[in-house]
Amino acid sequence: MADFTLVLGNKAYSSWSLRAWLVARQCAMPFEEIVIPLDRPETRTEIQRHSPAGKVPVVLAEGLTVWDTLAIAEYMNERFPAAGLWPADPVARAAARSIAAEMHAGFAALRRHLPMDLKRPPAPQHGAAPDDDLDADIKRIQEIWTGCRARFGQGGDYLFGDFGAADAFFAPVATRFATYDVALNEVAAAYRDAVMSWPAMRDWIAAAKTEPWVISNP
Ligand SMILES: N[C@@H](CCC(=O)N[C@@H](CS)C(=O)NCC(=O)O)C(=O)O
Repeated sequence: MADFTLVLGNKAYSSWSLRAWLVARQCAMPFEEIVIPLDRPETRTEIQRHSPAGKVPVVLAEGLTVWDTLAIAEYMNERFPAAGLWPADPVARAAARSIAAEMHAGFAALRRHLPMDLKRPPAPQHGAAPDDDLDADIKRIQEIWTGCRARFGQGGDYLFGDFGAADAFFAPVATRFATYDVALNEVAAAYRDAVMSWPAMRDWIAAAKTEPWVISNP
């Protein structure tokens, strides 16, 4: 087994796995992947072979199991400080951690109504009933993105300039907005496109499209 192994859900659907994988790619070290298809009778048992918490992603390294995306991001940041996962400036870093935590803990309506599905051809959700909670989530995410781009994003195309952990946390949201053709303001749309064209993101999406497993989504 490699020094670092990432246990992931299938790439088309596992939004949490995408976050951890982008963080790992940012650290520019070789790692092995174990992909466990979600939503199957054996999924839970397969995941529990690697982590008692029964969720992916999981990092196996240094004789340790690290689970939960926030814990993985912090562990990788400590092990690979040169990767710049969090902004160097303490104020920007606090903002980056705040929005990553907000993403980690919230946006239930977005997760429920617009599940990540990298196999679905981009199109609006036909016949979807208006949903105030979903609209509020989309509004709040645009507020976060435009606020960070304006205050911290001058050095590049991402929330804090260069691509970092905060972008990894919002990357599945960018795919959802693209997949379900969600109308965005100009700054948010440009940021969504920047995330979708990040090289590691392209690699993940290409791999997702070749996976054999299919889960039906709305
Ligand atoms: N808070 C966890 C959430 C992880 C999570 O919900 N993972 C989903 C896949 S995206 C999972 O493992 N589902 C498998 C199951 O519930 O059986 C994290 O940040 O890693």
